[in-house]
Amino acid sequence: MESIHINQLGYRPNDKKKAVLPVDAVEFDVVRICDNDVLYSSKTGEPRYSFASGEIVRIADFSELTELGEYKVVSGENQSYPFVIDENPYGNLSQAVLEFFHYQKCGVNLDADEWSHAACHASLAHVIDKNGVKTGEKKDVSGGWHDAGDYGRYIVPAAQTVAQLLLAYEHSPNPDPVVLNIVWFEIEWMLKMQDKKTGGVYHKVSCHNFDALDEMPDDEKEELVICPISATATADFAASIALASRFYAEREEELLNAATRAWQWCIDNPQASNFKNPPGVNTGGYGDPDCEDERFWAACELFVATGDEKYHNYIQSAELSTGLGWRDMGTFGLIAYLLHTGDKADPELKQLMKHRLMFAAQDIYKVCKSDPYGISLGTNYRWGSNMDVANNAMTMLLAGLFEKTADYQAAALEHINYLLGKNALSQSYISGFGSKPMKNPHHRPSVAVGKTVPGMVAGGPNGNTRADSALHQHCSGMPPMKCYVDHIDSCASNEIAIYWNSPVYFVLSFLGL
Ligand code: 9MR
Ligand code: ZN
Repeated sequence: MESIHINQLGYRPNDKKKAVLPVDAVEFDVVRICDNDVLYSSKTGEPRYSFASGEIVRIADFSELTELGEYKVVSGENQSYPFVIDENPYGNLSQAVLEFFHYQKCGVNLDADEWSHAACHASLAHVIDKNGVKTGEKKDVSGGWHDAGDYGRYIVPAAQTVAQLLLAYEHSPNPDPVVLNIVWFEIEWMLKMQDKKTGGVYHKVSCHNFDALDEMPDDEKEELVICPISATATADFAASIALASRFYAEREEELLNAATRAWQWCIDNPQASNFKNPPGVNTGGYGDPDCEDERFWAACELFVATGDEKYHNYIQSAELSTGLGWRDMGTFGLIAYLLHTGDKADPELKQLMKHRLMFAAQDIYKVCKSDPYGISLGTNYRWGSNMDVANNAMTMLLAGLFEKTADYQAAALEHINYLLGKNALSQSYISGFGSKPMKNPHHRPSVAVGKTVPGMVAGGPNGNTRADSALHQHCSGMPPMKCYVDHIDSCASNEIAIYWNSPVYFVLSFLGL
């Protein structure tokens, strides 16, 4: 591993360009690779302690170097991986991050190079109750994306993913209409997960257990079970489907109908409890005892979509909250209200919401400024930390739509730099990109084929090394930023997931990268 950490793809001429070096490196050169010419030399900054990596480091700032070329940073014995300064340093990264969703398709004959397979998980699924007993009802819930390295399909993370991809489309300087086709595939499946009688939405569909890690999707033939309707799944569905109604004009009525019926279920079931896997079901749980934020988000999207005052009344007495990850969805509600209610908005409430969003962004920004790597996790690296990295960048970019007091775009870009190698492990967490890309994801099709699908974002460092034995074996006792192992068995640090790719896609799209 190289001891000078940079973004392994590179930088645009006018981007800030910073490398992280060991503390003994007081001077540095930026060397052009084709002729070994030193194009830039300077001193590094003062020593800084990185709590997350447990090291004292120095920062080399070579933002002044704007000449196009391929380079590495060198200081004595230390060097970085090569990188470019280029108008388009990322090549097809954002396309690959989006293309990933094609590889995750369930229920159709998939034409995808080595990873092609016959239609999987297309049999009727048995509805089960909270005790794991079959109710006798069977449903067609084929379609949608496999959630992650496993083949379960879960509504809660699906809602986050759909929202982030649609917002990526909405906020991109050059929106790619392909996004809408891609997302529609998931929406069609989500619609099948709604109970036509009550409007409630089933939490998930999967087999009872995860299958072997080297099994292709069409080889998983155990029976499919649909777990009970849940409060979070139903509110998330109402929110994301109402959001989607703005993007698919021809389907607006159908989508709004589905979303309002889900909302009505939420109103009729105010006490609905936290989802837990029924006995016998051991796949992803996505349990979340608090469904206030999901309901708040749903009310905001439905108010935007319908203008109906009953949603406004709900919002006016709801608790405001923030978050863009599957447990905490408040920020989606805030920005729907802030950006799309026009003169229907309550100006005071709007002001409150704006403050809430700005506080969240400021908190994130402050942590970035105190972190030598320029990212916002402090020492809190949990399962899917790379989602938190990307979601924090997304929060800053959204806040930047309303306030210009901080350089949120530069701070967000540091988060992308981190994901592409500017971290204590010099690890690019995106498969197929960078000199040291993630290569061995906990992703069944990649393991089965023996070749890794490109454009996938790894979960990333997880300070709770007890979460899986591969992680524990390699990283026990290490500082949080280093608790990562590029091993197929590490589901807690090296799985991939639809809702880890989606915020990365948002940030890349927003920044026009
Ligand atoms: O992303 C989820 C993470 O926040 C939880 O800590 C973890 C353990 O419950 O589960 C993660 O989600 C996994 C899901 O349960 C099943 N599919 C793979 C997901 C990513 O690892
Ligand atoms: Zn499938």
